[in-house]
Amino acid sequence: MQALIVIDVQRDFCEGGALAVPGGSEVVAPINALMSEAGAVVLTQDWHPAGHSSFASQHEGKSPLETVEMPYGTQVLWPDHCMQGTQGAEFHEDLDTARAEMIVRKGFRPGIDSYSAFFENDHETPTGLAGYLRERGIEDLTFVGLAYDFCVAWSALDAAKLGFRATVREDLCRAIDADGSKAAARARMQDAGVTLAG
Ligand code: VGL
Ligand code: ZN
Repeated sequence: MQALIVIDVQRDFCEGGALAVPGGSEVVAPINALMSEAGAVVLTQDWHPAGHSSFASQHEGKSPLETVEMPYGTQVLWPDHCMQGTQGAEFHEDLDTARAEMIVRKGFRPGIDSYSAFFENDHETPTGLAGYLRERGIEDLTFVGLAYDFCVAWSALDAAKLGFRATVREDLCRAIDADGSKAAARARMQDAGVTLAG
């Protein structure tokens, strides 16, 4: 069985949002259209507490896109975004959320970020999504959404590592592309056996 995994199509990642990804809202209508062909639809929702450790505002002298060393590795810093219960954390108003059978929230632990739909950024704390998909007999995953070079890529890489068949529809993603991150993510996914389509 196949599932469409829609990554972080939230207001803060679209035009006018706190961490706007260029062209972010362009993917909404074609993602809605693809939902009708999917065996199952899963949405992820970036869901940070105020004062999250991935926010540059929590690190004196640091600006967004600079990095810090965390116990689990290097962390890119971001503007405050997708704070729990705020408008910015809501899904894009045109996303067809009614089709979702599962919504995975991530990034809710104050001290660790979570780009991937499967693991937090330590690569070992699970979100529970792999178990959910396996229990449902879903083996084939198509990834779309925001941002291509962070949450989409990390999710697809983990999916491949976990033994799922992973496809990224590049036409239904948009990238932040900080410091070559788009090309780097693409190369990592190709090496890992993720199918790049669209
Ligand atoms: C994301 C940076 C911070 C993403 C989430 O959805 O790609 N990027 N939080
Ligand atoms: Zn985030």
